[in-house]
Amino acid sequence: MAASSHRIMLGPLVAAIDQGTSSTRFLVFNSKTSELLSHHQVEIKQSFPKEGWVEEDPKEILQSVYECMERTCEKLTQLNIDISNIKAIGVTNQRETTIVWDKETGEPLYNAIGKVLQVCSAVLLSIITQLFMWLDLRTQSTVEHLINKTPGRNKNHLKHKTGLPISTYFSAVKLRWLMDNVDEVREAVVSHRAMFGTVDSWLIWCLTGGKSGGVHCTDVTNASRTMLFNIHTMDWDPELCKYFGIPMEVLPRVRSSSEIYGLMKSGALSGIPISGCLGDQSAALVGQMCFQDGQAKNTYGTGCFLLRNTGSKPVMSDHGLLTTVAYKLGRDKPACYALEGSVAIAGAVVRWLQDNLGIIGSSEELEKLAASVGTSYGCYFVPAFSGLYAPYWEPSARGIICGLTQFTNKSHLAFAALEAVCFQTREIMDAMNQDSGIPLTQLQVDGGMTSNRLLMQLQADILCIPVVKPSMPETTALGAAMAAGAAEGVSVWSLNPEDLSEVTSEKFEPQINTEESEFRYARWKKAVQKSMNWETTENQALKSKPGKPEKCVTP
Ligand SMILES: *[C@@H]1O[C@H](CO)[C@@H](O)[C@H](O)[C@H]1NC(C)=O
Ligand SMILES: *[C@H]1O[C@H](CO)[C@@H](O)[C@H](O)[C@H]1NC(C)=O
Repeated sequence: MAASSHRIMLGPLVAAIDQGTSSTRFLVFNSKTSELLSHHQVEIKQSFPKEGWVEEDPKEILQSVYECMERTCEKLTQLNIDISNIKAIGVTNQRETTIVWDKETGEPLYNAIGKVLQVCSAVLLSIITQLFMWLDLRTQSTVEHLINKTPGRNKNHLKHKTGLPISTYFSAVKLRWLMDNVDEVREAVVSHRAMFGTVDSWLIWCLTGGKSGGVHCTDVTNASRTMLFNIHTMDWDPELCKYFGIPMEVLPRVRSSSEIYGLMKSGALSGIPISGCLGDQSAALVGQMCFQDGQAKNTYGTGCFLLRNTGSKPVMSDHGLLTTVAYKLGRDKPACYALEGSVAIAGAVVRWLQDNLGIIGSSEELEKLAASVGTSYGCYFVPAFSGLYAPYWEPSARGIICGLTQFTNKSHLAFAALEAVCFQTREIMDAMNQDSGIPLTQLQVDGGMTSNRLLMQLQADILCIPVVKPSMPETTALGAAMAAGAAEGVSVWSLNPEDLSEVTSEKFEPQINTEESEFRYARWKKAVQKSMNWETTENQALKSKPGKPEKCVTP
């Protein structure tokens, strides 16, 4: 039949489950070409039971995974592609969502406590933490309690082991909160029935059989974001578990990012190994093929996540960056570490211009407006809506637009907004260059905003290095699929640099000279200085903010 010759050309296929904040997706790749063959996406409901809280239903997440799998298999069949070519499944997810379930009933004990998308005064993503934009405020008092317990009330007390400051962002704090506040969770822990995990652990446990023999595991990249994991010994740390009062038996077994964890127990893909698991940012690093010390990628979404591979050594930052496990691609393979920095406001600034000021109708319009002038005309926009993050960590800062003249119009403002994204990325890159001692030579990029070509060109101009955008945008899912396909016992995807298929990409070279770039960057830094020390104390700021944002900041 005609279809069979098509099948031979395809080679083995590898799938990825990409479980994000607002949707679940299932994607199938050709392992020989990295080509995306088919996918399906299902939206996930988030509930906001109180201001500052966000919850998702773990069973809805699981159901959405099965639905995406079934639908994708149907689409493949319609394309005349035999689904028995699918040899492995990888998982990638938002990294810090926390789930606790009962291993006897298989029932979640509480909705997944997730990252908060604070939607304030219609649109503005309000970021109400000293540290990060995604967070669930209910754990704030738990954090304060924990920090008070450390010598010198130092939030970096555990950093030498975890690479992280104590923050509501990380799941140990959320688990502690659940044990303190949810009777079902406390009782299940006491009676040794509780299992804890991030979304990956929950999905892998369910998909490999759940209460009848499901595998309870996580990978090192996920584990490294719990604050219970020692990034040097690469295992759960008894002292850290004791510090948070978390019994080690509830924790999943820590595995590498690429090995067979278990087999699919039911559904269209029953019997297929689940053999890859990576937190989303790590998966993007792998999908961008940043396997060498010094390579880095930036993902442009609501905020930006910049990760830089630091090879086999964990580099502790003196500039407010996080040290994290990048990946460990096989049981016997060495761990690779990364420095991570995030830009709090990126796509969010476009939404702000659109929804709060109403001066643009869409992000495409923003690009057009900005391109029509090609300059901000000396206008600088520091979107420090809820303080400055890495490398400043200045909660008292607030957003400013400065350098206005009589000639400034909305086109210049649009340009300044795009430039702000680029300048913030430059600051993270500079911090990484200083911490690692080696300047970055090019930046890989992905994420929604990278379709803005003007932004990409500006980014190259402001970093003074080339910016490289792969033409296949699904780098996170690709990374998870690569890890799954490379696992021992699957071995359909070679990660040797010489075997990796050439990915087509677009390269943006700097088009302005270094002097001009440095001049603009220096002006930006001056603008940043002017944004500082606006709110005198954060608490006061939270209480006295005028207008609508007030109700958004009540924990
Ligand atoms: C803003 O001013 C520039 C000239 O400085 C002009 O070219 C541009 O069209 C103006 N934009 C708008 C939206 O008026
Ligand atoms: C671990 O990885 C999974 C997906 O691969 C992700 O969903 C989960 O959030 C990660 N956990 C942590 C703590 O990063």
